[in-house]
Formats: sequence, structure tokens, C-alpha cells
Amino acid sequence: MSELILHHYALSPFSQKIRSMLGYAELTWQSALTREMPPRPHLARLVGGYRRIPVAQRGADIFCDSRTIAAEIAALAGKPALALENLDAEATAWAARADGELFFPCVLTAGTPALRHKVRAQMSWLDIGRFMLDRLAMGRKAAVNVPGRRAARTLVIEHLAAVERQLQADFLFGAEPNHADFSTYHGLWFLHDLGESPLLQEFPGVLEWMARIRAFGDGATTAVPVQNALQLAADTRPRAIPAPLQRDAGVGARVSIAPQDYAQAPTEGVLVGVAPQCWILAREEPGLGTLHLHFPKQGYTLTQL
Ligand SMILES: N[C@@H](CCC(=O)N[C@@H](CS)C(=O)NCC(=O)O)C(=O)O
Repeated sequence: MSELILHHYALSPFSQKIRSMLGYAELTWQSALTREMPPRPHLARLVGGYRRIPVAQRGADIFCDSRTIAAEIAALAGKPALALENLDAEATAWAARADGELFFPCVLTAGTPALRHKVRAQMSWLDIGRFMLDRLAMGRKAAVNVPGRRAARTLVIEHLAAVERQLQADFLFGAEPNHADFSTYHGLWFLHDLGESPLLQEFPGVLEWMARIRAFGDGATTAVPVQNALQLAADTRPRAIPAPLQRDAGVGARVSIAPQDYAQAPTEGVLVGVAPQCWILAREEPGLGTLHLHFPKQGYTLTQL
């Protein structure tokens, strides 16, 4: 049992990135389902302002963003290639592009009747309305270039052709998958598995590669009520921070950390650890005690308060 709790929802592509990694890593994990949009009052007690999904939890250590979650899975499973920091420059750039500029084009191109049907099966009409309003508001404040539908479709087709060319072996960068495979998979999963888009039919290599990743499954999971996840955080102390991570001059300062691109809500706390790729923030939550939140540096801004 890895004791990893994933806070996620079924239709979330970045959650699928992590679920598929967990399947590949053959880890058992606990599934705490959350809503598709705020308010998520229970989860907010763990993460403060941070509003993105997925979030992973091990006791009182909370991992915000699929990049820090992936590093944790890599360490737990002994599969270093799942951690972004272990990839070479080419694979790192590939993963960044797939998670970044290609994510919205995939989501926009997946707007099919099949997807609408699946959304309807997961959410009430009222929640669908709330969801649309939430995402419109999020889009207005976002600092990313979201293309129009036609441009998005063109970008997706170019992307599919690039993936097909890249697949010289079973996975994008060789015989075993690395982080970049999962970064690429989740947007195409939304397009193909949920949206049932016919676009992928032109790319047999991509379909075979997706089938290989799908075959990993999502790992062995048990459902956990979010109240139990909170209780676990309350009953546990964050793990010790290695001494070298505490030597940074900024440690001890009160700071906020926020995503740069979209859903930029900040989380405040005290900086307690600085690693080459991530920051660790301590926050005190009434009833839960001290929590350590792990954020990637890439794509996030740290501000001294
Ligand atoms: N860089 C983040 C992106 C996560 C992300 O965009 N998640 C989407 C769901 S797939 C999200 O949080 N949407 C807003 C929400 O669910 O409230 C990561 O890698 O985890």
C-alpha cells in the first residue's frame, strides 16, 4: 500500500495523467473524488488557495500539480523516468509543450456529442451550468493563449502527426514510457477516449501507443471519503525536510505561491524547503495542524509577503 491519496475527478485530463502513471507504476492508491469546480471546502483545508486538480496527499504532505505528484510516484515506485527532473532536455521540452500549449487545443477539439453525453452522465444540469461559468471566469483571467476552435483543431492534427513521427519504439522516447508519454496521453485521452474524436484514426501508431498506455490501467484503488483524508492529515506530522533543502536564504520567510498560467489562486504559508525543482510551504490549518505543500517551481511564482 503506497498510502497515496489522489484528490481528483473522473473527467479531469491531468488526473488521468496521474491515474495512468499509477497504473504503470503498479501502485495501490486511495481515491478521494472531488467536484469539477470549486467550492471544494474539504480539499481547500489541505491546499489553502490552490484550486487545481489533481492533488496528491501522503499523510500531512500535500503535492500540488501533476509534476510534484509524478516525482513522488517515481520515488515510491522506483521508476525515475516518471520524474520530470530525470528527463533529458528534449523529453522535458516535449512534456512541457504537451502539458502546456497543447492541453487547451485538445480539450477544445474534444467538444463532441459523445463528450457531452459523458459529462451529462457525471454532472447535474445545475453543475454543468456552474462549471461553464467557472471555466469562463477562469479563462478570462488566464495568462495563456487559448486558440479558437479551428486553430485548436489544426494544432491537434499537427501534434498527432508529430507524435506518430516520434514513435520509433513502443513509447515516445524508447522501450519504456517516461513522464512525457503521460503528459502527451492525457490530452489525447480526453479527445479520443472521452470525445471519441475520429481525428486519431489517421494515426495508427498513435492509437497503438495509446492502447499500450491504456493497458497499464489506473492502478489498484480504494475509495476514501475526503473526511478520512483530512483525519489522516490531522493524525500525521509532515515528513522531515532534508537539511540541504533548508539552507536556502529564503527559508523561514512568509510567502505565497501561485500558478502563472491559469487558475492562479495563491496559497500562503512559510517557506520551509527549497529543492532544485520544487518549493515546500508550511501552512497551519485549524484542526489539522501543520501541513507541508509541495509545489513545482516551473510555471509558479513565489512572492515574499
Ligand atoms: N499544471 C497543472 C495543471 C492542472 C490542471 O489544469 N487541472 C485542471 C483539471 S484537468 C484544473 O485544475 N481545472 C480547474 C479545476 O478543476 O478547478 C498540473 O500539472 O497538475
